[in-house]
Amino acid sequence: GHKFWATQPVPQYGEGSPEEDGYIEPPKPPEELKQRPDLLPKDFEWATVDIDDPAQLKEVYELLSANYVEDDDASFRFNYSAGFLKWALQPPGYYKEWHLGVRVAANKKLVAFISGVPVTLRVRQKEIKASEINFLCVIKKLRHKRLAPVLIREVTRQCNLKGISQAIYTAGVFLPTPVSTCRYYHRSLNVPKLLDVKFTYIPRNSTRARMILQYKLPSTPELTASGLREMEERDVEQVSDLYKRYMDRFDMSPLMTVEEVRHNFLSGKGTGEIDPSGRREGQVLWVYVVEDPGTKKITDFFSFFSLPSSVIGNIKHSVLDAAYLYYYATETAFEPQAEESGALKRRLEDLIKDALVVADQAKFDVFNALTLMDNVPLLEPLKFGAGDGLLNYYLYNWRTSPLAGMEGRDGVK
Ligand code: YNC
Ligand code: MG
Repeated sequence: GHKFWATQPVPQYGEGSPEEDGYIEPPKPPEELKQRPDLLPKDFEWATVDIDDPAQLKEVYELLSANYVEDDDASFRFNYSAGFLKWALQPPGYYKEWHLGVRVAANKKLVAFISGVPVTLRVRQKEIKASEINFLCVIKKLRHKRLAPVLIREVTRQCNLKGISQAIYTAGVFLPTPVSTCRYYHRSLNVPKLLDVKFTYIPRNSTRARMILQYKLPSTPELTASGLREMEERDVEQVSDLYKRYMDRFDMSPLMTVEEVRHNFLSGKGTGEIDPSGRREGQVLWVYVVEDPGTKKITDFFSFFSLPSSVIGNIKHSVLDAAYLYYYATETAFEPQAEESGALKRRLEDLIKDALVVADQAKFDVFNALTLMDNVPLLEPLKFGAGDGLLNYYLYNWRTSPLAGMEGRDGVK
């Protein structure tokens, strides 16, 4: 059983679909909220982590780089960069109180962390002001001592204090009860390195040379002549509008204000020098738009972010440089018969193919995508292979029937 999760306002296993979407527990009136955090085991204390302080940001970075999520056989561990953490933890309207740490009282060492950021979700017809919970981490030495529930309760209290009683979070682990489950798919870019670190293997009917050829990509994006270029500040309004209309096609999506679009799509571009692979120093995000050369209208965009993993125990390589497909959209979706005629699938294939080209040129080793949005029909033609990893999506204090997951969205096939 789940000693902790059984006490929480989440759908318990086997409850079945609700008749109507809505909260599980009504929001608590302010006077019913606890004014103090729960007591931690002696020797530990609560701390708000100030992400604006480079020293504290570095502490979070170091905690996560040594203790965060690993794959099943402990070969790879996520190594989020400090720049990524800053981008992810400080969206418009963020609360510093939702960046929560646990420190050793005696020496102030950071030993656990959990974070929330505000997000507006649309789940089917309803809009929900929620928090997105991420980066829950307890150092390896303090595992299995029931510290995680204490952190989750405290971040919940901090959210409640700001009037938020719903949350969204994802985890590889299976808990009560996912609203959707997606599979990770991987598209090889740097085949020799992926073989070296045993991320991929040579299939019995292939060879190293044949694999390198199989995954070879053109050196320039194919949509360049049609107006593909990096997104800029002047595109924010148009990208916001296109994002909004495109995301309306799915049962669940974050709603973004123009400020949130600016933050999510422009602030991760990095500001530093351009390195030999064409990356800017500190760059965590790549966003490209297609601007129709005639009308100057933004007709499409795609984006991906950088999330390296540490390679555990390999003599030759210490980092696996992975790009993850983020949001994208295309006006083609709104043309008559776009799905039935195959036009949407063709356009998305061209678009995401160019995302692969850009990532390859930027020297990423692998390009990852989940079985969500319109991804599923693109995976096979773009030479993605199924991974072992699943990602479960959860809603806290919200009931709705299951959403599309591994099988992809109905319609685009
Ligand atoms: C997990 N990932 O089931 P039961 S994802 C949620 N998410 O409770 P202990 C988790 N719950 O089953 P440990 C969880 N992992 O008895 C475990 N649990 O009811 C539950 N790993 O606690 C678990 N980061 O402290 C069990 O476990 C209870 O020492 C056991 O600590 C867990 O960020 C953890 O994978 C994950 O650092 C901290 O293993 C530790 O093992 C660790 O004895 C490596 O805890 C890193 C890692 C998780 C990445 C993520 C999303 C987190 C979502 C948390 C839930 C948010 C709910 C909404 C709150 C706001 C509400 C509002 C408004
Ligand atoms: Mg623990």
